[in-house]
Amino acid sequence: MRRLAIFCRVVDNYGDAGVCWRLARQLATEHAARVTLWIDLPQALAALAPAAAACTPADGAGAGVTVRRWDDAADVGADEQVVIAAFGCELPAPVRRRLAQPGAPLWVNLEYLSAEDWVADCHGLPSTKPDDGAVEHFFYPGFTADTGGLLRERGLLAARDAFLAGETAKRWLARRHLAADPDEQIASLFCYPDAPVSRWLGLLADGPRPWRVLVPAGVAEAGIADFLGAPLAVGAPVRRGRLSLQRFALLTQDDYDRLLWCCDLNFVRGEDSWVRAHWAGRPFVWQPYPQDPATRSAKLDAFLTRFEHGAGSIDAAAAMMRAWCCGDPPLSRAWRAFEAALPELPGAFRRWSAHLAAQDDLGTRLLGFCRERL
Ligand code: TRH
Repeated sequence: MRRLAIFCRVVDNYGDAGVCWRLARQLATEHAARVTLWIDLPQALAALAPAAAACTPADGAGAGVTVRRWDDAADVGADEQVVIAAFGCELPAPVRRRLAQPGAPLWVNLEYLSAEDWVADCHGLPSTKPDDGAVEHFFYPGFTADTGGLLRERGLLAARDAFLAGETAKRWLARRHLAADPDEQIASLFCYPDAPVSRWLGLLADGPRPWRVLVPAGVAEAGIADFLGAPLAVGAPVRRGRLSLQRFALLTQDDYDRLLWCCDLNFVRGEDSWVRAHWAGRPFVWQPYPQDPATRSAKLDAFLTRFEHGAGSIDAAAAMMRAWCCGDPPLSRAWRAFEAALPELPGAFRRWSAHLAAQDDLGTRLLGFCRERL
């Protein structure tokens, strides 16, 4: 596959830009594709992927990716083979018109990640538009061989293991002023505003073991202010009982990976940080994107069912995720059991990560999917 265009609208947060950049970079660097990433808010990439700034048309498409600002007049060239609409975004009118013409590029709708059963049934389905006959193809990421898979760069797990093998990880944390005391366990905390952060921090402050909790700028602001009685700025840690709480400036995606690799426990959310927590192979607690409670809980349960099937008994982790996301069981009981089980849990998370890593990654499956249809 030589030429692809990815269209990304930033709806909220970091995930839309984060997923699209990660995919664009991987298709270019690992599959030698020429990728144009059309994004309506290129500045959303500034913190996560500073390298994207060097990929503007003026700079000559660094690393095989050209980043262009989406506007309503945006159009793709006649030699574009595939147009990817990320998360079902509505394409600019000139592109949409082109998709109905003879010899049109393949139109792929890259959908949201979910572990639910229906994903495999919908993955790959075409939808012919009645007004002009253009055909949209649905590509669903997922956890099984009959879905679109998960984004994972080649060599990622080997890079993780090399990073953790020697003193590199320790030095990396120290350089960023994130090194914990020797007796502290480290947790990263990336969650939505409705997570029960204040109550959880209270449990840590009064808990049996010392924890260092690292929180990105802009995350859990209300929960932390409620717990501390004041906002927490980026900088030195604040101590309460057995807890040290520290805020860090948003990391690049590659550095965020390294942080996940270093932590004993990662709280992640949405889509991309969740997938990266899998590749860290460390215990994690996932909070699905905020939706109505029944939908959110169904998404979590679908994931937990797959996870348990692939990794063996994960009762304490499952209960903690349900408490964190949905308030049932009560957080205090779930956390105490989870914390006590933590020394035993890395094996299950590692097995699950290895099970998923044995499958083809999303980029490879996506290109195969396009080749079959072109
Ligand atoms: O930011 P999110 O909540 O994004 C969400 C989800 O993708 C959701 O499904 C979607 O509907 C919504 O966006 C619009 O969480 P997510 O998916 O984990 O994306 C976070 C991105 O930010 C991911 O690429 C990792 C990156 N990141 C960094 O690069 N550095 C950091 O320090 C942190 C905390 C995150």
